[in-house]
Amino acid sequence: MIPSNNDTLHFYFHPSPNPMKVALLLGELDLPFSLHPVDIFKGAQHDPAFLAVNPNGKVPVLVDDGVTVFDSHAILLYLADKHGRFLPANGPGRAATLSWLELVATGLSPFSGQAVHFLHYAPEAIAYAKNRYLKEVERHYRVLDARLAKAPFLAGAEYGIADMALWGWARGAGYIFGDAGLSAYPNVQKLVASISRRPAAEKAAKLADTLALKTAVDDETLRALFPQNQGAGAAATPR
Ligand SMILES: N[C@@H](CCC(=O)N[C@@H](CS)C(=O)NCC(=O)O)C(=O)O
Repeated sequence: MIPSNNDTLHFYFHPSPNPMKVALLLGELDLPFSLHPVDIFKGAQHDPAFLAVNPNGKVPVLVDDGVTVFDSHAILLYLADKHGRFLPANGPGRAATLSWLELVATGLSPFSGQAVHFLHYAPEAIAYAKNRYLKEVERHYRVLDARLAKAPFLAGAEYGIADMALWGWARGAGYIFGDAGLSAYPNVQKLVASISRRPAAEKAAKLADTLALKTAVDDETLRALFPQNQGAGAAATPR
């Protein structure tokens, strides 16, 4: 599946939070790319051809002139370094960007993913898990909100890849917080709204409209996204 036409950027995409971070940066850098939709609701992430591109079987993936980069934050760092934009080359701005980027990579993103899982998709309602992940998502948003009370952007004065990473998940926070959305976190809410008004964000949000991807959550979707729940003994297997 690694394209033979390797003189351009190839972006493996699904309009879900982690790929959206990369879609935003590609737009901000005004880079042309070939879009390769991966229909994760149909299980395309498990195709051997896609696993040859990303052995972890997840989107996003970028192939740049034959060089493969997978995992959203690796791609943000790769592109920002390569183009010398949205990530200071050194000094306190770089330290701040890396710190907030990692907080979103290892904190907000996975806790949000697990909150969505236990609130919406888990085969049984587990109050402990719902509470654990919801509270950790709330705690991360409080940390982010306090930071944004002191600075316009996560890294300080300049918009950068840490803000783009936050946007990927925070634009869909209603899926976790319901109608309240980000209202308990007004500084995050303001930044996310201002990013959403940027042309690059509008372009990223429209990518999905060009694709006919599956949106229904049926048995096939649940098998594709949570294969560990399938088969004999799945319920007894620790997750
Ligand atoms: N750490 C990875 C996580 C990627 C990830 O979980 N991607 C989701 C979409 S947001 C996916 O591909 N899900 C399909 C699956 O888990 O089978 C990143 O930041 O890129």
